[in-house]
Amino acid sequence: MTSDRTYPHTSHWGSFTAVVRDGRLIEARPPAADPDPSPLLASIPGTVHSDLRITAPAVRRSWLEQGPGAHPDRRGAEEFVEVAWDTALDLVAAELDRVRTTHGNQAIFGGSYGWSSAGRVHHAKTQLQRFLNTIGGFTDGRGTYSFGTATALLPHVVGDPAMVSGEVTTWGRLEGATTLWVAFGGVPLRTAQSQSGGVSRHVQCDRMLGMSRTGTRFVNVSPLRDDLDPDLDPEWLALRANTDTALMLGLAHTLERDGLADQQFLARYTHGYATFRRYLLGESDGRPKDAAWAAGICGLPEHRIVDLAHRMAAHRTFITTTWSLQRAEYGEQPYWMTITLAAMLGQIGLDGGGFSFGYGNSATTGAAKLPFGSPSLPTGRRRCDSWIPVARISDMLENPGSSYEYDGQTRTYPDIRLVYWAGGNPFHHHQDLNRLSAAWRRPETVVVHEPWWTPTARRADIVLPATSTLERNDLGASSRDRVLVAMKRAVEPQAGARDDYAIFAGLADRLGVAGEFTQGRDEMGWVRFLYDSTRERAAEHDIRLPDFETFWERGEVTVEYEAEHTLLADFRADPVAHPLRTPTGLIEITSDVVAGFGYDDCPGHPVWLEPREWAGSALATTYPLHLISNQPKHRLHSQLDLGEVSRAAKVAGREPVRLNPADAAQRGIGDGDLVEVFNGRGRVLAGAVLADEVRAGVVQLATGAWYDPVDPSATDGSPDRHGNPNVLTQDFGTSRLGQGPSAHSTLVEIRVADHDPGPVRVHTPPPHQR
Ligand SMILES: Nc1nc2c(c(=O)[nH]1)N[C@H]1C(S)=C(S)[C@@H](COP(=O)(O)OP(=O)(O)OC[C@H]3O[C@@H](n4cnc5c(=O)[nH]c(N)nc54)[C@H](O)[C@@H]3O)O[C@H]1N2
Ligand SMILES: Nc1nc2c(c(=O)[nH]1)N[C@H]1C(S)=C(S)[C@@H](COP(=O)(O)OP(=O)(O)OC[C@H]3O[C@@H](n4cnc5c(=O)[nH]c(N)nc54)[C@H](O)[C@@H]3O)O[C@H]1N2
Ligand SMILES: [Mo]
Repeated sequence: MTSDRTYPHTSHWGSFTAVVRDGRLIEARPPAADPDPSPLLASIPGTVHSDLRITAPAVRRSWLEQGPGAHPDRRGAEEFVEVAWDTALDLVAAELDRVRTTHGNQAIFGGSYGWSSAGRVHHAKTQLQRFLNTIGGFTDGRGTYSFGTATALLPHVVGDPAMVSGEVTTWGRLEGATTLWVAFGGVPLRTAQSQSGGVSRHVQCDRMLGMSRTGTRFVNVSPLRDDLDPDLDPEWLALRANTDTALMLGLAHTLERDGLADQQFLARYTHGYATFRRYLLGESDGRPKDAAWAAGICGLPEHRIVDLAHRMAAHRTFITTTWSLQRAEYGEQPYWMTITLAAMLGQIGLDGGGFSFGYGNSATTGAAKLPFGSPSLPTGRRRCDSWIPVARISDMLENPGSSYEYDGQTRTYPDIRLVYWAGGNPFHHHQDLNRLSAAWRRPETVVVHEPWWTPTARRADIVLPATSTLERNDLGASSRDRVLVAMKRAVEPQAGARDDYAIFAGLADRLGVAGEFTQGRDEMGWVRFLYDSTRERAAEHDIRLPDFETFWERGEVTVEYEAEHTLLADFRADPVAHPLRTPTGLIEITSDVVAGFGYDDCPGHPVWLEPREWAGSALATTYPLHLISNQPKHRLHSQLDLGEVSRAAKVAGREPVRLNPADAAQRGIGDGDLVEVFNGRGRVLAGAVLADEVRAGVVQLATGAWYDPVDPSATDGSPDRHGNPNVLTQDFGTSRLGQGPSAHSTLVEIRVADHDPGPVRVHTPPPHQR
């Protein structure tokens, strides 16, 4: 009789106990103390032991036989040949050496954007960048898909990019204070399942219900009703997608017209309101941005806009805006306008009032950051000052040497010869995948580390099988969670997989930098090093953590630290003693710096700009539906798409696409039908779900279904069998300022599929020769 063994562990979906029987993970059991654990944990065992695990290093046949640059058009379509680990490492080391010697290190693209896995030692992207720095550097991708636009904008407006990444007014300062919470993009429980690096308690549901019970009213401003928990009984303002800036201008105009703008706050704490006001009132362009004007754009009745403005002025109002709003064309504007609107209400810096970004977008938003910073592996000194804004990858691959604008700078794209990816899935995350497929043919070599045969692994020349977290020891932590987790190896490395760290150590050895890369530490040496350095930093803040042996033996430690924070409270108390890091030290409603860039796509104060693609554009006569490609409820991006929770959610064997019953009826679409969603950039198959929760004129297709084109070598946009929305999304920077992704500005049409190209194939391994 065998008995089950258990191990402490964590994941982006939360902490769990790994239950192992006969060498196999049979359950990821959430901690009893987590009030709302993520159902996604159920997908972990099946994925660890999946037949989609890559079982040996493999090389694309043409590349193996003819060398770098051979038939790049066959990437994703040609068979792989398995090789021994030593052979694979020799090939990768020699190719890295060839490229850096012939073309320079900036010809290596190591941006490798992606979430990788939880566990701070084995974080694949960090490991890759640490390794590439030891061999002379690489071209990096700067910023994030998540909130890169805001990271570029916020320094100009409030002096601090961290206000998009968790620097918020915390729960304890909202509870009992906020009476009206106006949520642009909602506060989804769906996205609050996840936290990069791990989370021990999912508290959002309870805290919001608590606020609701004590009298907070919630307003969900979104094309989707379920962006706010229905148990909160929220009011739903179902605006047209991408029109929030116009709505906010209509609210602002009403405040100004009805004498409700807090002129004292504006005078003392902000810069440039007068210039903005001329625009708001139409004095600078002849067009007052009143509620009637806003109604014509956002599709809400004028009286509801006026009423909301009046209520916002009468209440202690908290305004939140989700990250999604800045993943749209001109995504800088709703962020700038959120801050402007909050400034006009004059409640910034007061408990329960003002604004915050990103509530609902991560499991720990609303908790105060630990004072000592969470453990992270040092990436070493950058040896090569070459980078692009992260979402401009296709532009870079297509246009080496050409120039582009970014945040006031004119920059030049490097000439990339080798792409190296570990811990990300660009054929999940990037926009306009048909364009990326063509651009992906430009480099001479593509190397990918992956545990699974993802769409990106399939499009590599050399693919190296990586372990999953369950197969190694690590330290789990994130900066707003109170628990550090001893992530213990629970199962043996599956098939032929190696840790990313071991792979890079093997390459470092071949390239003569083993000592610099490993610092003489093995896996447990690094786990101990990260824990001990965290413990030392904690001690500087009088927070005592046990020694490493005790921590490892116990399986976790809880950091005793409580703090609450009201965003900009210091600044409000004394703007002279606590100035913002903006040129004026004030909130810049007009930025002379941004105005000085001369960008018509992001002028000196917030404005309404019509996206290329939205319900009001000319293209809407051909493609009348606005596509919301939001984050999936049933997985994390593309991770766990092969898991049981994601598979159970498929409709007609495809990713579900939700649409309003009226739009479906017009097109003869029934619930459960196999449909085709299409536009000028591509076509995907999906399974129709009729839903009143979706505003008319909008369709919702979550990200992350593994890209599965019928003909992966076609250049004319072969249909994707599975329903990856990035086949359809547009690939333009948000503006010259932010250059973020514009995924949420996409128009499509939908019809019943007249042809079924057969079942999804991407959930079986690609052809490879043993
Ligand atoms: N249309 C549209 N597109 C979007 C978005 C959107 O809203 N709409 N959102 C964007 C956003 S915000 C983001 S953050 C991105 C997310 O994009 P990504 O972060 O690229 O997506 P993931 O699926 O998390 O990719 C992580 C990959 O790492 C692999 N991995 C996990 N553990 C390990 C490991 O230990 N070693 C190695 N080598 N690999 C490992 C996983 O198998 C997976 O393939 O998508 C973006 N794309
Ligand atoms: N389960 C799960 N959780 C996740 C992730 C995941 O993949 N799965 N990904 C994580 C990551 S990397 C990130 S960055 C965060 C992202 O967090 P968010 O950026 O908030 O995520 P989204 O789901 O893209 O967007 C939230 C909602 O915004 C609404 N929205 C879209 N466009 C508009 C608009 O123009 N106006 C208004 N008012 N609303 C709009 C959509 O209805 C959408 O449901 O989530 C994280 N959490
Ligand atoms: Mo993200």
